[in-house]
Amino acid sequence: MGGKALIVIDIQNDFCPGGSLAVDGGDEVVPVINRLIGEFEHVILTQDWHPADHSSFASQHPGKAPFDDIEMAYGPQRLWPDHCVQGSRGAEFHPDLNVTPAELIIRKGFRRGIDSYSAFFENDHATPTGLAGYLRERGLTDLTLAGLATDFCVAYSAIDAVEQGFNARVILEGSRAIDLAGSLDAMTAKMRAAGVDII
Ligand code: VGL
Ligand code: ZN
Repeated sequence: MGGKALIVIDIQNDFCPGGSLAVDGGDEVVPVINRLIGEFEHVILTQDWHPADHSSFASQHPGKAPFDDIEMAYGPQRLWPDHCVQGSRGAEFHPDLNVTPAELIIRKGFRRGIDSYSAFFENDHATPTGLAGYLRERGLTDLTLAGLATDFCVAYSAIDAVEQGFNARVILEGSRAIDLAGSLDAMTAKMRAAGVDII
């Protein structure tokens, strides 16, 4: 068996109450994740990190509203309120998150024309973030994931992890969902079908 790593997904102000894309109870996961961070030798954080004119923002598409769906060159894309803009307070990690032990911060969604839910690939499913290479080179094979949001970035990351040959488990107590139109149930089923352990 290889090494274990904790991957903490997007614990940023904009996904917590008061943020522009707040997930219900998003801040409640911070103490849970801090406890997990204390238990792992290898901790990796992801950070949603969009330019102000990012193409996933409804504000960039006249006539469209947040949570509408559009077709991008790489496939369907949900539109969001402006969130996690590079350098903004909303993009910062939650102030109580214990970021000190993290050995790597993966930023994603920084190309204007393409969104990225997964910690491994952008939404074209072809542009890698470099995380798989990092983990392989360091012999980290058993991944525990938690964070925001369960049904978007956590789920896409966990499914890609398994597809990339890693073992992946998701800690629900350390995750909260956006849950648009049943997306939590749908993505939980997809994770299970892909071979992700859900705890
Ligand atoms: C996320 C929507 C847009 C997430 C990021 O972290 O789940 N969701 N950007
Ligand atoms: Zn985003």
